[in-house]
Amino acid sequence: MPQKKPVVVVTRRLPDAIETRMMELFDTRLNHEDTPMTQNQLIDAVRAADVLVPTVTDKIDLGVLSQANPNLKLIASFGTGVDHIDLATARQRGITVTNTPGVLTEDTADMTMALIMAVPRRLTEGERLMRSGNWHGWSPTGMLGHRIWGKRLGIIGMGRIGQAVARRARAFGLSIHYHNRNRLPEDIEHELEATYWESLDQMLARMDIVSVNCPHTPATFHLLNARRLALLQPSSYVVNTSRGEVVDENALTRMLRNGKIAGAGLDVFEHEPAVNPRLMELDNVVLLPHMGSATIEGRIDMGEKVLINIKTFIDGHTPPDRVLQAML
Ligand code: 8YV
Repeated sequence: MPQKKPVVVVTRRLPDAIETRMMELFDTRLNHEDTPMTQNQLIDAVRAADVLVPTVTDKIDLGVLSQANPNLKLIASFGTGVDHIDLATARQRGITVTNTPGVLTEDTADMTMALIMAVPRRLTEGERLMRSGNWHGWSPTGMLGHRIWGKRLGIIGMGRIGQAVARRARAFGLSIHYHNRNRLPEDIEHELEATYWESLDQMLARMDIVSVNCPHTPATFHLLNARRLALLQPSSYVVNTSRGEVVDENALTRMLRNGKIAGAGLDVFEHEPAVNPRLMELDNVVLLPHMGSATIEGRIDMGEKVLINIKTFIDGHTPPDRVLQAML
């Protein structure tokens, strides 16, 4: 007798090639409308699914997991961050969680670098000026920004993405500083010419640009709170391509409005898709719609990882990207 295919519920639209393969391999339920699911729709999903494929827009909390049918044994998340999933409850209920690490490192590092360039060099301001029809030609003092070369970059979180940012930033003449839970092995520090700061506070006070590249965990929630943001120099810039929750968005907004820091480049927000409306009013802020990893290649690679994670799990093996709670 042929084995019954597992029911896989996918919460958002994925690239066509991935959805097609998913349909071939499993009894797959797709979300053709691509509208983010409500908590009630998520509850319906976990009641039906053997495997759930959520994304960052789904809050898989206790309220959802407590309604899951006993056959739900795998949450194969489409994305690297797992802060939208209550890992402790998943583990208690014997549900394995996987993610898609590694395949969006370079794309996210590119976008981080783009923001590091865009804010001090006033890229989007210049673009807005062109489109406004108010550009009256070059002038010696027109659109002056600040030089990147020779400045100090402080990277918070020196994992895969942080290191990929460091490699790029060195080529732009930035000196690399970092704060991380653990110091990097000496050979990597040497290769990146990176200076380790055990004290985040001390590092912040001395940087020209600070880039947030750590995951959002209970330990990193509001890591950049009002007190720490106040340590930054008024000439400094903050870039965040990780998770909005790592930075106190209201405190950051206040500091930007009061000229206590020079600018910010933000791809992520504390209450996505909501953005503090006061940020929108500021010229020295570049805002992006959580698109750090948004490349076609990256999305396909992520989807392939999801497929492999599901397939190995269904076949009775440990999926390659199992998220270990102890790592958080
Ligand atoms: C993804 C991300 O696009 O993978 C992550 O952690 O933040 C994004 O780049 C998104 O999470 C997909 O679910």
